[in-house]
Amino acid sequence: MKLLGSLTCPFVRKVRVVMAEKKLDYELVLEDVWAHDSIIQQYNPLGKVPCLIMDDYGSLFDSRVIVEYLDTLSPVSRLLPQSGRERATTKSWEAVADGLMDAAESIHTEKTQRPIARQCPDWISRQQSKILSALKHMEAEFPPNQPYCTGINLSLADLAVGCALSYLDLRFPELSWRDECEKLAQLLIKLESRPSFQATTHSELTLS
Ligand SMILES: N[C@@H](CCC(=O)N[C@@H](CS)C(=O)NCC(=O)O)C(=O)O
Repeated sequence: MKLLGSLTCPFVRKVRVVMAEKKLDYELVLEDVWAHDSIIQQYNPLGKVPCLIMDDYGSLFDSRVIVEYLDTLSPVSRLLPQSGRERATTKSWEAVADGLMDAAESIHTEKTQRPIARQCPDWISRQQSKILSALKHMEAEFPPNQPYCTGINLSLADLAVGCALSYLDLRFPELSWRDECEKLAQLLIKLESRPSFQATTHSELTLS
């Protein structure tokens, strides 16, 4: 399998973390979706990474579809409950984490892809408020006295939330989210000690 992606995209990181947790082999192919000669459209009509190219050359997107598929490929570290309410709850955590990443990515894109005079402060502040309310929601929903978002077992919920929090640290280091979100802060400490997070860290990157 090949994964088209970039090193800073949090959605790509979520997929890479899942690959690592499930001990799946793949080749990461770096793709700059903003470059005029990007090949991404050949594989994803939406022009976004991550995009998984499977061994039969079929492609899968977006990150939620990819990680759901990856979870079926190996019984190692099941990340999604098989069915029912628990599965929906895990995917709801992922949806909030992805929404936070979308809002953060959107602010970053606005600030880096548009000249200052054409940036829209109202749009930026709308995205900022989504980030804050997603943080508040996740902190409130985190079960008391439990290590993980859905209880005692690590799941996709934790991996998605970890990627979202870590992306906030990358793009908005001035945002002191830990002050109001103690449980999330503890979760991130635990996740960052896992090989899957350490192997996909942003810290040595030149920011782009
Ligand atoms: N919902 C998508 C979001 C992916 C996404 O927004 N990727 C960004 C990079 S982090 C991208 O490719 N943006 C290019 C564009 O919007 O044209 C997913 O979960 O895969």
